[in-house]
Parts: sequence; structure tokens; C-alpha cells
Amino acid sequence: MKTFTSLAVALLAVSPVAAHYRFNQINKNGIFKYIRENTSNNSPVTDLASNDLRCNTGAKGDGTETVAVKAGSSFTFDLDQAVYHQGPVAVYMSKAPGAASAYAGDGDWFKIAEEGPTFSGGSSTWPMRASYTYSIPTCIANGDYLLRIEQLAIHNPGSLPQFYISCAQVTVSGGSGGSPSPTTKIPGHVKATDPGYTANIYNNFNSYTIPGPKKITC
Ligand SMILES: *[C@@H]1O[C@H](CO)[C@@H](O)[C@H](O)[C@H]1NC(C)=O
Ligand SMILES: [Cu+2]
Repeated sequence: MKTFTSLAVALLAVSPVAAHYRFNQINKNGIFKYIRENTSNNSPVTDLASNDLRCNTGAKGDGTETVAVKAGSSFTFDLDQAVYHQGPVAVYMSKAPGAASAYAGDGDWFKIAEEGPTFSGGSSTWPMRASYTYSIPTCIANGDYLLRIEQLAIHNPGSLPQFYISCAQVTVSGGSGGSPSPTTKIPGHVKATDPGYTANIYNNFNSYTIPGPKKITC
């Protein structure tokens, strides 16, 4: 039986870690203003079956504002500090049935951007930055969405990969409509057997497949 005390002790034992990077801002528009705030301090999500994989631990829509974005325009996610664990970055969107602030992210998600390593002369370089800029697709319907960025830290082969995630709440205008595909649910978009999840980046590492569905094309 797992007692409350043993859980509390386990939590205490893992709490004094170095501060981790967080995607805390979109378009330099205010820290956690349009981004749902985590309550996990420095801990990444590692459970592939957890709903926390959607927008991070404790992330809530109420209290988070929603920002207007135009289809085809660029947006930037900023972090409190540059990413320092190697791994891929992917950006997903999911349409809210109503207001983004009321949406749990339990509908369909599609991938709009991704960045993996580049290989050169037998070594790999990962996109580790303090800021990531991509574009809102043109071929989507207008309305409210969760705009989710994920950095999957795979720097420790053999231990669980770590998801660093944030969701912005956005209202898209100027979209041409359409049903982007392929779609996925989150959790469920990454499997424990995915080569991009199990990869050992230090051993014979010369190609890489970013986990999740293929990016939509438009
Ligand atoms: C979210 O994570 C950041 C970075 O670790 C931390 O500074 C902040 O306090 C967390 N937010 C909440 C509400 O706990
Ligand atoms: Cu770390």
C-alpha cells in the first residue's frame, strides 16, 4: 500500500532540482497571460497516459486570456530560459468547441510545426533556444484553439523522456476553413515504442524521427 507519508517523502526527495525552462509567453505579450500556467514548478510531465500531457500540470483555462492571431501569420513562444536538454520540438493545435478558456483539449489535435536535430560530420545539433517562431496554418477554420508547444527532452537514454509543454489560447481569423489531417488525441500522440521516444542520442545517432503524427500540409 502506498501511504500518504511515503508519497510526501518521495515528493520531497525529488523537489530540489535545478530550475527548468518553461514556455511562459507568446509573442512577448505577458508572462502566463495567454498561456495556461503550470502548477508543477520545475517538473516535466513523463506519463504518456496523463491528461497533463495536453497543457502541463495544473494548467487551467479560466484566468488565462485568449489572444487574436491571423491565419498565415507567425507567432513566437518564448521561454524563461533557453532549452538545455536535447530533444525535438513540436507544435500542435486543437479547435475548441466554444471559448478556448473553457476547452479541456480532449478533442482532436493536429501538428503544425516540428524541429528535430541536424546531422553534420557525425554529430547532431538540436534546436535549443529561448524562443521558437512558427506560423499559424492558412487552411484551418476560424475560431478558438489551444496552440500547444512541446519539447521532448531525450537527453537521458534509459530514463523516461520529459515533456516540457505549454498551451496558448488563441482566436484565429482569416482562415480558409478545412479539416486538417492527420489528427491525434493527447495523450496518445506519442507511444513508448516510438523510435523518436526511445532513441539513444549518444550512440550511433545519425537519423531521427520526431514522434507524433505527420505535420499537416498547408
Ligand atoms: C510554473 O513553472 C515555473 C517554472 O518552473 C514556476 O516558476 C512557476 O511558479 C510555476 N507556476 C505555478 C503556478 O506554480
Ligand atoms: Cu533536467
